[in-house]
Amino acid sequence: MVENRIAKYPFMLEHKSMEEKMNGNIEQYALSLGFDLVGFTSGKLPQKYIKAHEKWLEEGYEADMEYMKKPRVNEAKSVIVLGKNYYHDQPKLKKDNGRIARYAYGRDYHKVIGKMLKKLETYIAEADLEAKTKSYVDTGPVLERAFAEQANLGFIGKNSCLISPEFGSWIFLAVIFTTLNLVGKRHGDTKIVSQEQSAHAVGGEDVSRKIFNPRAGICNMSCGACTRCIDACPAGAIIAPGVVDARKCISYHTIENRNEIPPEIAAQIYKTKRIFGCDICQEACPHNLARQKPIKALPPKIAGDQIPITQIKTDQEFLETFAGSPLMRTKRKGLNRNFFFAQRPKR
Ligand code: B12
Ligand code: SF4
Ligand code: SF4
Repeated sequence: MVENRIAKYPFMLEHKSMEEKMNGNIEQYALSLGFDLVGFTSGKLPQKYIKAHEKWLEEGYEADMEYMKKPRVNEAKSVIVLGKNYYHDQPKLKKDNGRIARYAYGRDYHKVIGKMLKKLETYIAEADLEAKTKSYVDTGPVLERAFAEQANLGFIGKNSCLISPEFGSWIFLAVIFTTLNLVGKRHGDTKIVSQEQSAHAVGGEDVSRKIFNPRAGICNMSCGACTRCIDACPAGAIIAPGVVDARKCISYHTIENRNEIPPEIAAQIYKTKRIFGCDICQEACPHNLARQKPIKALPPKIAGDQIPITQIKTDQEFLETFAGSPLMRTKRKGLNRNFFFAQRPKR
């Protein structure tokens, strides 16, 4: 039994701090499970993120997403931050079809990544019987982007997305809180310069060409003077750098809103044909244009990239078409409502 564990977790034989070795093993195992990015950071977040979140709630930018008001989860020695690329090129939109955001192409990522997280937690529990873990993938009021920036996975851009040097912002994030003391940031000591720190350091439109070079210890990734995402957002939802007002966001209304769609959003759904989620502020980003890498194999298609905007008549038909996909969240009623506005802007 003990021999088996040593064979599986060779660092147990070493004198070097077990936790120090452990983060290398966790990283390797996470990559083998299909994660693309792994980082480690402290469970404590600086006040700037906490304050930004509090202000966001004070202003009512969370719209009806009540779960965002639950107490923040922010108590653990360390946090393992994971990223998974989901970028793929989307074929041109056909007439009478509506656009599905890229993240929703196949099976719901909460399920897919949830399973991967469980495996990683089991690995940790077997390696250190004392270790406690708790994982999240979009499943709680955890500031995942803030932890990802702190773990040096990338920087938070003006569209509020976490932009990585490897894949741009086309990554899902997930976190595991743990009682283990895991050390070492991704990319060694290379600091990814955030928009806030380098607002004046990198100017102009050439932000995408600022090369990431971990060996030289530099990564001048930042937004600089660029405002393309803010200018491209058809709904004016990016109300300040890094701040999205969900009440104005097409993504919120087409996925999360269970009630009436305001007329100005209805008009935007009609214009953009975004019937589930919205990628416009990511498509505009020069970092993405320079860095996006299609995933090696597309997951099995459920909703795909576009679907006909034709009312779905029965729950049975809805279930047969979308079972397992993120589109289940809107239910038939919500999706039909989105279709309705994609066909005409007003009720
Ligand atoms: C609520 C939510 C939404 C809401 C609100 C989005 C928002 N920007 O707040 C809606 C429904 C609109 C939404 C849309 C989308 N979402 Co969403 N969403 C979330 C969720 C559950 C919480 C986000 C949150 O806490 N918002 C509150 C604000 C305050 O926090 P924040 O956006 O992280 O902003 C931080 C920084 O910007 C910074 N900050 C903000 N202002 C300022 C100001 C200053 C001065 C400073 C210093 C810092 C600072 O601090 C904030 C707090 O840490 C997360 C999962 C999670 N638990 O984290 C997913 C998450 C952010 N969403 C995700 C995705 C993929 C999307 C969409 C792309 C989906 C789509 N295609 O339609 C869009 C993108 C829209 C956009 N530009 O953000 C991914 C993002 C991955 C990434 N690379 O960033 C996440 C992490 C889910 C996941 N696990 O992968 N989402
Ligand atoms: S997801 Fe769409 S509507 Fe929301 S902020 Fe980005 S571009 Fe604007
Ligand atoms: S489009 Fe420009 S401003 Fe927006 S996140 Fe990308 S680099 Fe930053």
